Amino acid sequence: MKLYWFQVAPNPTKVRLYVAEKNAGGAGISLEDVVVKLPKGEQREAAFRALNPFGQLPVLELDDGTTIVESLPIIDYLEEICPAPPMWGETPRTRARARELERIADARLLAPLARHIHATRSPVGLPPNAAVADHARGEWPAALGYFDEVLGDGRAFLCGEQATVADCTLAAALQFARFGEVDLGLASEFPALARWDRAYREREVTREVLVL
Ligand SMILES: N[C@@H](CCC(=O)N[C@@H](CS)C(=O)NCC(=O)O)C(=O)O
Repeated sequence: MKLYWFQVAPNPTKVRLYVAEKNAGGAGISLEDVVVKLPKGEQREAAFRALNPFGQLPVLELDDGTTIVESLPIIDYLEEICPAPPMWGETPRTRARARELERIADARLLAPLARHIHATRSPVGLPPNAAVADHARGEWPAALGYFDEVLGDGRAFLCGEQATVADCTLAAALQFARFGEVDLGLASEFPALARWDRAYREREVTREVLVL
């Protein structure tokens, strides 16, 4: 299988963190890396659009040549073919909680952050748009406050003592904020989240994926 990705782009980063966490737990998922240079516009070229007509990363290409686009279906596919260690939790309730936190990280933090960064200093050359940037900035403090409260008991990961996909999405979003030089006020306003962020990034398993 081949994974098409680009460094620091948050959705491919989410998948790469997931694979790193799985393999640290002994999964042995082997993916061939294909880097698609987003700033050069390679995602818009015909060869790439043949893999994903929407011209976005990540893409997982299976050995039979078929592709899966969208980060979560890619993760769900890998989770089905390689269930251990479970990255969505072990019971219906913990799986629902992990998915809830993952959706909050994606929809309420990563999505507005991406809108803001693309409206201020877009790495793929989108035009600046101050109104979009300002509106997006107002959206993420609620999510940061929520995660800060969840992590306030000092737990290692969002769902407790095991990493889940929710941690992967949150870490990918926070790295993208650093890339976009967006000050989220973690140290001053969200100390538990700042502690989690530092600790998550310092782990050997995540260090090769998170470069910022
Ligand atoms: N919902 C998609 C979002 C994919 C996405 O936005 N990919 C970005 C990188 S994080 C991309 O390829 N952007 C390049 C472009 O739109 O030109 C997913 O979860 O995979």
